[in-house]
Amino acid sequence: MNDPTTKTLAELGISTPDGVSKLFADVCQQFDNQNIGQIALAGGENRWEEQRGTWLGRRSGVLSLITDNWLKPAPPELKRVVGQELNKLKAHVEAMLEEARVQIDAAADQAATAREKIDLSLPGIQRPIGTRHLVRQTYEELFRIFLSIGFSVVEGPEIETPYYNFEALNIPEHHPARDNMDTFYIAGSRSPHLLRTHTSPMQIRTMEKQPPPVRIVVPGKVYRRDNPDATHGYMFHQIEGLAVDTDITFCDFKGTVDHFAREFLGPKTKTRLRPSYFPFTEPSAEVDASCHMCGGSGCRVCKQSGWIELFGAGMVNPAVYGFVNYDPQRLSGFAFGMGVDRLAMLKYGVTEVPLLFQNDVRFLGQFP
Ligand code: 2NL
Repeated sequence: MNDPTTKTLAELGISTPDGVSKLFADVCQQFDNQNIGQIALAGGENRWEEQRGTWLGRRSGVLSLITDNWLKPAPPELKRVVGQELNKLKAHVEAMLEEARVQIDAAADQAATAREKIDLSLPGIQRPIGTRHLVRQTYEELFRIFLSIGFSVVEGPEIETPYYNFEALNIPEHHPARDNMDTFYIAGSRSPHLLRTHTSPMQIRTMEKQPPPVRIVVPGKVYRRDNPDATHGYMFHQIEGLAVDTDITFCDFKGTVDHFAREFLGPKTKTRLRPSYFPFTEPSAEVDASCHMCGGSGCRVCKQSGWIELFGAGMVNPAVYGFVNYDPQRLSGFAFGMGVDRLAMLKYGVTEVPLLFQNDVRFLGQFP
């Protein structure tokens, strides 16, 4: 290799101060030719470190080599000039490296400033604000109504036992509602389980646990085997209500129904009861409301009848009290079960059940 820093001055044939100065001038020229500032700016921190190592590295940096090979073995008459030249070169290299370092930092600062610059004259980013789902909105409306007249909200499991879903509700073993055509049974569980077909099981559980009076509503998803169409799915949202006390009459039932209908559909709403049948209520009724669209004169929504079916209800069948150790001689009460999806569709004019569950924002966004 032809690198002069690996040789001594004697080996290089230099014996005069001028020769030494010339030699250092060459090295300095070499250093300047590298244009440290340029390299460092283009290559950043890593290239700067590399250059610093090449020139100032403790073991094999150019300046160390010069110290070892030129200065230390220099003859006494040249020591002084080699020392001076070496100090000059070192000061120059250090100064240039420092200058490059400052440039790198400044460039990095500038880049960061550009990156973080906020143009306050640009229009803001519009973040779409979500809405609560129509079914959730309807639930909240129902909670508001029932909480305001003294009901509490209770929730329970979606997987139930036949006892809580059927037996305790006076639906005996061979009742058609239990047919596996109507109910989802859970396969493979050691004891039989099913997806609840109504939220009544939680009302049974509540009565088992607490003495009367009871005034609760139970919201939640319920499941029934069905062929999905515009008005049915295999799941729907229900809210059931139950009021049991020592002196609850059919008038309390009718008054509560009236109050609910006026709160939910408007103060002009009338109600009527049609005889119906549920194993867990006696007597049972379908509650109709005067049509909120036409006020009862007949329109497309109420199919010209003036009435719209709201939900099923009735006085609690005394047989149910037997299952929860309530005294049927002393107690009475009423219960109801509403399809929340159905109520939402009625109130907001939605005609297709699938729309509620496809989560298409073009639909959901219509109910802010
Ligand atoms: C409907 C009708 C109804 C009930 C649910 C009930 C619960 C207990 C005792 C008595 Cl613990 N009744 N619930 C009563 C009448 C009707 O649901 O068509 N639901 C969608």
